[in-house]
Amino acid sequence: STYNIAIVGPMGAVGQEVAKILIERNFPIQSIKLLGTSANKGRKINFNDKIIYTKEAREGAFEGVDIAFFCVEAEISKILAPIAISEGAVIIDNSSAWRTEPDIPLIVPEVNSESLKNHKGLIANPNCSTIQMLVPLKPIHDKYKIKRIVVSTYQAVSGTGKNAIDELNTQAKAYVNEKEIANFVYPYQILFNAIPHIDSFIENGYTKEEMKMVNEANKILDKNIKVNATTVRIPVFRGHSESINIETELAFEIEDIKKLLKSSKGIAVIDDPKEYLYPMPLYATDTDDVYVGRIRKDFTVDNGLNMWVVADNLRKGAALNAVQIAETLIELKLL
Ligand code: 2RA
Repeated sequence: STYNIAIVGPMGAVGQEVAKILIERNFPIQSIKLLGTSANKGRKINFNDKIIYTKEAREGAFEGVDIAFFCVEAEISKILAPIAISEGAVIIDNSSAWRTEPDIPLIVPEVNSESLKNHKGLIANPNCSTIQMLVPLKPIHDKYKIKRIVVSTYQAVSGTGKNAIDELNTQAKAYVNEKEIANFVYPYQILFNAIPHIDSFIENGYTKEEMKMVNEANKILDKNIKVNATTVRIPVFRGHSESINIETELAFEIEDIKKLLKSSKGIAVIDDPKEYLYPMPLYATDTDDVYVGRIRKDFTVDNGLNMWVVADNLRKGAALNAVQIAETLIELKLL
C-alpha cells in the first residue's frame, strides 16, 4: 500500500533532507503535503520533479495524512502535534519537545524498534549526537554489558541549521578576503574555533545538548548506564564526530568488538591507522552509515574501550532515522 505523507518544515536543513531521502528510498507515497508557516504559504518546492506549493500547517491541514514528519523546533511541535494526531496522522517528530515523555517512544530502529509497538500516534526522533552514539553501543551492550559511557562530541554547524551553515561560509569568505569576521548565530566566531556550548547551560554546569545525550541514552538503551557528555561545536559543515570511552562488565577482545560491529546493521568499521584509515566527517557527508574507527583498549581500567564515531548528522542523525522509523512502522504494521 501507499501512504499520504506530510513534511512540516520542508524548507529547513532536516526537512529538505527528509524529502530527499523519501525519494531516494522510494518510500511508498500516495500523496505528499509540504506544510509550513503562514509566511511560507504558497512557496513552490520541487518534489521528485513535481512542483508542490507549501500550505499552512494549521487545523485541518492534517486531514487524510497517514504519516507526518515534523522538522520544526520544539515550540511549534508542541502546538501542532496534538492537532495532527487529532486529525489522524502518525507523527515522527525531530524536535526535543517529546523525547523524555515517558509514554512517547524514542526510537533508533537498530536499537529499540520493539518500543514502537505501543505508540499512541507520536514517535520522537532522538538527538543526532545520541543516535550515532547508540548504533555502535547497542551490539556491544548486548554482548558485554556497558556500565559507563564518557563521550566528547565535535559537532558540525548544520546541527544548528541553515543559518549556521551560512555563517561559517560567510566567515570563511571574509577571512579569505581579509574582511572583518562577524558572528550572529554563535556567541563567538566559529571559523578556526571550537565552542564548548551547544544549546543552553543548565544549573548543573552542563548544557541541554549534553543532558540530551545522557537522558536519551538512558531511555533508549539502558537506564542503569552511567553517561557523561561534553558537546562542542566545531567549524565543520556536516557530520558529527564523537570520541566515546566505555567500560563494560564483561571482558572483550578488540578483534571480537570489530567483528561484532562489522556484522551490525548501519555500521561501517574504518579502522586501519597504519593506512591512515579512520572515520572523518568530510567523507561521511551524504552517506547513511555510522562509521567507527580508532577502536582500542583503554588500558587504565579493567574492561575499557575507546572508539571514534562519525555520522552525517542530517541523515542518520535526523532525516534518515526518521524515515527508517516510518519504514519500520509499515513493516511492523503499526500504522
Ligand atoms: C545540534 N544536536 O547539533 C543539535 C541539534 N541538531 O545543534
